[in-house]
Amino acid sequence: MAHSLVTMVKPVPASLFVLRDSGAEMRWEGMAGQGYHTPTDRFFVRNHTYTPIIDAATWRLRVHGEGLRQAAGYSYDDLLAMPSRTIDAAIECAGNGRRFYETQQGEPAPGTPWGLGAVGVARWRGVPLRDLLKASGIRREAVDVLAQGLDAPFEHYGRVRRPLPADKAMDDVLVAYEMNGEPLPHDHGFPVRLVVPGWAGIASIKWLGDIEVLTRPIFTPWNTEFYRDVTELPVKSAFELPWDATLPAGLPLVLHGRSWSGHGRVVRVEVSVDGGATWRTAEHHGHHLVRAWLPWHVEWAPNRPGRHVLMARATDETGATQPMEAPWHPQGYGFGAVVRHPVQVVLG
Ligand SMILES: Nc1nc2c(c(=O)[nH]1)N[C@H]1C(S)=C(S)[C@@H](COP(=O)(O)O)O[C@H]1N2
Ligand SMILES: [Mo]
Repeated sequence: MAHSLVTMVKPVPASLFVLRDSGAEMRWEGMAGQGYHTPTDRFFVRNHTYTPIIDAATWRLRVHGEGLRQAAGYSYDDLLAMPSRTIDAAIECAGNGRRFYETQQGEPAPGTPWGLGAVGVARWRGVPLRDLLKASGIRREAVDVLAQGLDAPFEHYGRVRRPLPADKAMDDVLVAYEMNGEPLPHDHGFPVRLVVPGWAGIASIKWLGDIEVLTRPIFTPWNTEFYRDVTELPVKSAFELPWDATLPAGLPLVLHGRSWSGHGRVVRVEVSVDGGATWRTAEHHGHHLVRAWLPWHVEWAPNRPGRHVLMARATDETGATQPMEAPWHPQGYGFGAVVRHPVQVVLG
């Protein structure tokens, strides 16, 4: 496989992204001073192959399968004409934070060594998947809803495809055609992608071409070999600072960050500026959304020049708190431990 090959069409400047395998990781300092949403120009990209350029005028979405009373086909204009819904939701790669299995826990996990920047929150608009399934008369026997992308086949595994349980498909999944108020960009799934709130990014199939509803469980490489049993991702937190940031001594600083959880709202964030010896509660501001993230800040006036380790630890509404160590995962998914963020304090 080619490495550090640019597989996307949008600019991925080194000031905003780190290229990792066939993807582009957002630099968290790029969120500093931004609003609630991740601007599209800095939203991470994860491609199994490369971004296809699809013509919306000839594109069609096929909805079919034994779990439906009748099959249907939709053009782009058909979808635009249907009642729409708008949601603010995170998309996060299951491998986000994978490199910390190695750097913090001494056990490298195979796969793209993402830091914390394989996550973003956008405002998505589209048609609820439920409406398409109801329009085709979804049957009580429906078990799985298999979404398939139109990007090139991945190695020998075929097209990227992954089933969703029918319950989730009928709940809050969006067939999205808009991101942050604009048509979906090519890299993020133009003309249409799924947005599966709270679930690992792989569920949110880009360049959607086909939806099949099955009455028995279906197995694909994307729910057996890759991302097996990965649905909701654990609580995580990140500072809006460069890795190894240089900060001035002797001045009051405001450290900003965001925390999120696949299980529900984040209700509390604590920050340590002394490597975990003491913790204090961060202040929240702005939105507090269930499938997105919570922005927060703390004040800090470092006096001692030299290396410091910043940590943020969030708790969600289910009571789940970030542990100091993440349980091992052989594919490096779901790293949810507190991340040790190094900074260098210098005399101004
Ligand atoms: N068709 C298709 N859908 C896909 C992928 C892909 O390679 N092809 N990558 C998945 C993965 S692993 C993730 S994390 C998200 C990333 O979405 P983004 O590139 O818009 O950030 O898309 C998912 N949907
Ligand atoms: Mo992913």
